[in-house]
Order: sequence, then C-alpha cells, then structure tokens
Amino acid sequence: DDPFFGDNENAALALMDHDYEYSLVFDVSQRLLDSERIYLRMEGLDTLADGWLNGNKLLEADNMHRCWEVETKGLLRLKDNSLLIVFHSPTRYIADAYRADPDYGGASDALNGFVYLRKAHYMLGWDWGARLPDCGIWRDVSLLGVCKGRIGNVLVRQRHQDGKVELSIKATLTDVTTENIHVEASLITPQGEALPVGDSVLLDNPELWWPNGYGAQPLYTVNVALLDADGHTLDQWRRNIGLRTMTVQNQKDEWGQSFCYEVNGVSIFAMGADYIPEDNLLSRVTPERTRALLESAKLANFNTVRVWGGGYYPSDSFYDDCDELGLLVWQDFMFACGEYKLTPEFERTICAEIRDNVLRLRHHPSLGLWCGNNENEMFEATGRGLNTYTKKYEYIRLFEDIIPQIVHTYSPDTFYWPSSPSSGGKFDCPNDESRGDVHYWDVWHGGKPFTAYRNFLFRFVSEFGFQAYPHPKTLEAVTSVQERDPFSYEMEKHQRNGQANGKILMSVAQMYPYPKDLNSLCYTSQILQADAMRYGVEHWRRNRGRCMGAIYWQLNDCWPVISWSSIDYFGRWKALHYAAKRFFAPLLLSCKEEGELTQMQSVNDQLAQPVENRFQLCISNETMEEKECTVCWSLRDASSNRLMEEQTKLTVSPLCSQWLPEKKLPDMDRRRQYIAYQLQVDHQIVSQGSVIMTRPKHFLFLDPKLTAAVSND
Ligand code: BMA
Repeated sequence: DDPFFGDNENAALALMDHDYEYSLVFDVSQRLLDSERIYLRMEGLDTLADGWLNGNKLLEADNMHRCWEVETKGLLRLKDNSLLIVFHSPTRYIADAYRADPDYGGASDALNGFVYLRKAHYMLGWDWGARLPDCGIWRDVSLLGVCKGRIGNVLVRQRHQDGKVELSIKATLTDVTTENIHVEASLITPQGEALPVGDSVLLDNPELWWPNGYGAQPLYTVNVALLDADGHTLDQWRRNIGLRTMTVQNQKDEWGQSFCYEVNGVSIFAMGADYIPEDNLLSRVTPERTRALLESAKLANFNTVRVWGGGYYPSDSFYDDCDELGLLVWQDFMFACGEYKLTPEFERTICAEIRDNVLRLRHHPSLGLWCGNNENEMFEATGRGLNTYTKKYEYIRLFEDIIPQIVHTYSPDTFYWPSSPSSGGKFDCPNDESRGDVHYWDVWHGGKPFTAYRNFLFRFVSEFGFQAYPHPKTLEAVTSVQERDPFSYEMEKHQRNGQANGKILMSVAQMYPYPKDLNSLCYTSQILQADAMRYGVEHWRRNRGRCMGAIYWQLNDCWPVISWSSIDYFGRWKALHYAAKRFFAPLLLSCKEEGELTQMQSVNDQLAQPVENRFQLCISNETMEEKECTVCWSLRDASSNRLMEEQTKLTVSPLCSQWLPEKKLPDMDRRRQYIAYQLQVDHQIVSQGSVIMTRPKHFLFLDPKLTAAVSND
C-alpha cells in the first residue's frame, strides 16, 4: 500500500528488515567482448550490496553516495550472462552497529545507528521525514568497453583578467595501453560557434555567467575527445560551463568576519532556501519534477539553494538546471547532525565518495561552495555531542583535514567551508552572530516570537524556519476521512517535530482569531509562516552589507507532511512561497513598523510608556543598476480610504539598501487604520505592501463581501 498513507510507513519500514535480490540475464556484443578492458559501472547502489556476475563475486558495496566500477573482462560471455545483486537490510545493519557501539549518535528522529551507514540519513527519519528507507539500484548501470585508453576526468579552469578569460582544459587519461592516442578539445560558444582549444584558449569577449537577478546565464560547451592515430573517437567528455569567478568573502571587518558570495567581483546577497530530497522513493524523483521545483524557486526570485547534508548528492540534471536558472548551489557533503566514527574502512569509503562527487560536479557554474556537513560542529557547542577528545579529533580530521584536502586537489577553485553553521572551524563558536553563517532557530525551536529576528544582524543566515500546514488537499491525500483533526493519530504520523502542533497553535493564539476548522487552521498557519519569514528576510535585506544572505528552511518536502517547507510534496505552493517572490524581489520596498507587536505583549500590560506608532521605509536594491524610485505611502482606514499620503522621489544606488526618514503617527487608530506603501519605477509598481500597528486578531477587518464561483464555461 502507499507507504505515505496513514501509518503504512510502519509496515513499509518492517519490509526493510529483509534482504532483496535483483537479477538480470543479458547478452553482450562481440565488440564489447573484444575490448581490452570491460567495466561494469554502477552509479548508485543503495546501499549494502553484494554483486555476482556469472557466479563470480564482483563487489561488496557499502555507500550509496559513490560510484562503483568493477572489471569484468574474462567473466562475460556473448549470451545469457547473469548479474545478481543482493541488497542487505539497512535497518538490521544500523541496529547491529548501534548495539555494538551505541556511543556514536545523532539526530533523535532518525533510527539509532544511522551514522554508521553511508545512506541518505533522511530516509531513516528526520523532524520532517518518515522512516522509509528505500533500497536498490538507484542510478544507471552500464558496461564500458575500453580500448587503448579513456578519459578519467577533465579539469576546466578559468583565469579572468582585464575583461578577458583564459580557459585551460586538462584531461586525465586512464587505462592507456598505447602512445598513439591524443586529446582534442573544443569550445562551443553560447551562439554555437566552435573554437578549437589547445591546452588553453583566450576569450576576448567572454559572456559572463551570473546568478539569477544579476545578469544572464550564457553557457559554453566544452568538448573533449580522445582519438586514436586513425582519428577514431575512443572516448568523449562533454559538459556545459559558465564563465565567472566565484568565491566567498570571509575576512575580518568592523562587525566581525564577513561571509558573502562574490561572483565576477560583485557581492551577492544570497536569497533562497534549503533543499532536501524530494521523495523517499528515489525512482519517483524525475528530472521533470526537479526542474519544476527549481523553476518555482526561480519564480520566487531565488538566487541560491542550499543542498542540505542529510540527503544525497543530486543528479547531474539538478545542477544543469541550476546552471540554466542562475541558482547558486551551496553544496553540503552528506553528513548531518551526527557523530562519525572514523575507522579505516569509513575513511576509505568517504574518500571515494567525496572524490566521485567532486569530480562529477566541479565544472558547474552554479557551484557556489563546498561545505563539510550540516550542524556537526555546532553539536559540540550545544552539548548535543562530540563530547570526547576522540570524537573531536575524528571531527577535525574528517572535516578540516581529509575532506578539504580532497576538495583542494580536485576542485581547487571552489571555496570550502567546514560546516554549516560555522565561524571557520575548530569549534570556535560555530553559530556566532558576527562571523560566518548562522542557523537561527530560537524562533521555532526556542519558542520566541518572530519579532526576535530583528534583534540580530547575522552575516549570513543559512537556516531559520517556521512550520505551516500544507494545503488541506495534501493532508486529505494521506489521511482517512475520520482522521482530519490536527491531533489525530494519522495526522500526528505526518507531523514529525515533537511539539510543533502546539507551537503552531500558540503562534496562532498570539496573532489570529481562533480558526473555525482545519481548513482555516491550514490557511492561518500559512499566513503566519509567510509573515515570520518575511519579517526576518526584510530585516536582513535592509542591513545589506553586514548581512549578506537569507536562506530559509526549507524549500520542499520528501513526503506529504506538516513542515517548514514553502512548497509541499505535491508541488503546491504555501503562502510563504508567494511571499518569497515579494520579499526576494530584486527591488524591494519594506517597512520597519513599530507598534503593538514590538512594544507590548498583551492588551493588559501596564506599559511604562504608551505604544508609539512609527515606521520607516527602506529600499533594498539588489540589482546592478541605479534606480530612480518613487515611494508613496498612505494611512488608510479599513475600507482603504486614504487619510494621509506622502510621495518621495529618490535615486537608489545599485547593490545597496537605503532608508527613508522615520515617520510617527501619534493619532493613528491602530485597530481601524493601516499603512500602505508602494515603490514605483518608470510608473510601474515594482514592490508594495501594508502594515498594521496591532496584531491581526485585534484589527477590525471589514467583511469584504467577496464571493467566488467556478464554472466550466
Ligand atoms: C535544521 C536542519 C535540519 C532540521 C531543521 C528543522 O537544523 O539542519 O536538521 O530538519 O533544522 O529542525
């Protein structure tokens, strides 16, 4: 049965206590048999797999994140080859490993022992994920016949100087058996013109690649061919690249230590969300589905996605899409919220994993940075783990020595950051407000009101989030009719964060009237989530320069669930995703209002001073152009009649935020009046919004008497 429905998850999980076999009988061509070497290449085996070819043991795999290539020359015949792959139970394996050494732990929502297996952690449960480990062959399998040699990998490097770009292309060959082979490289420009390349090529008029919002995403194609003396192609490597410099500024400054993407010399304010795997059943993640999700990210004005470390390394098409859409990728390595025991076997397998993925992904223009892990360094500071010298040593070895060395060797032009969050490593206050990136969870996990976001001027927020129910239709797809109550058994199976239902209801109580049914609870929770994220992002964008990134948790879901996502499992946008389109707009007018929300807790407070109604507008210009802006604001009654109005014209420089003078409205009737504001450029409204000075539950909204009808005509 559908493992996502009701509590079917339990039965599906029990199936994973068994082993499974894949078998295939296949024929091959004489041409393949005649090759000097024949490899069976498996790009993804999930996870513990033993393989036999024609009765010969070929393989013992232990890592779903890496690629396996085994020699089969001499084992194959023309007809009726049999391939058998046995997958061993991942749940039994981690349970045994945990029993043997319960000392290494991690996120409590995942099954105990998850850190012992190189399998996407989220599959074993997370605070938004079911315990539904998939199993099997999850990426392509092929037979490769090699004669004379083949291309192992290709390193493309760029040198940008005086408006020109020098491109060098270096192919590393393997399995070479003759000297009579040579490499030929060519470059195809975005216009389709083919340029021959020796070891390098100088481009006089390079078309630069930019993140979304800063310019276009022209792609050049690099073609590398390995030829024999007769000009026959033995092997080929073809990838798209983009011409750009890409680094991260990380220097001491007046506020601490900067953290900021710099593309083509331009400081980028990173805007986007954290990406998690799209499904528990990997075969359902198609390129089309991923493309649609990433297009939704672009539609909401994202320029960044962070691939979170508890999933798996996405497919090539994910990065091709990011290249085309202009989405910078913050790439975590696949380690999250855990302690890892650094045995020699573990070191061997993760080294192969890191190398495979770095080689696969390093050429993508969207690749912004490599990051060691998610929250492992912070584990120590928060007392959740890494509490012995051995564990600390293992952490440092892995994330500050072994992995960065591999990155340095194979991806020398990409920035490496040891962990998210981090201040640069060595357990030096990883979540420091004034250095590096920050995960700010005091609002959700710490129960603070979302106004707390304004108390911090982080340098780069890579996680902060607020849960909301998905659209009722999404919940209906996975619950029985009689279970449509937020606290029902089936609904609680679809809420994996302990106290979260209570938190949602508490936030509703702070801000909104009592929802009349489940539909209005879903709706209200979504409005709250959108407001919470807007509150944070607008504040950090207003402080551009000191703060240079706002990445909210989380973009998507891997099953139908109540979570922090802005797009649910079925691709339905929550209110937050619509709000993101506005608060990530390249040109944003936002309003820092100060009213009851920031000056009083309850209507019965004894206040030392009366609430002062004041506000200040700010323009955040994330474009590369100077903008001639007209800002209008008005005080309006609940029927939207204008009671007061002001217009200001101003010129806003590129890549900066600019405040307008603060306004005070001592006579404003907070329960009946609101402030509306608009930003116009060339007589077009490019950004607008409204604020009230009380909590929404206390505002005397009028019934707009709207009706809607749907007809098929
Ligand atoms: C963050 C993430 C995840 C988690 C999320 C919500 O810290 O890195 O581990 O799902 O918080 O709690």
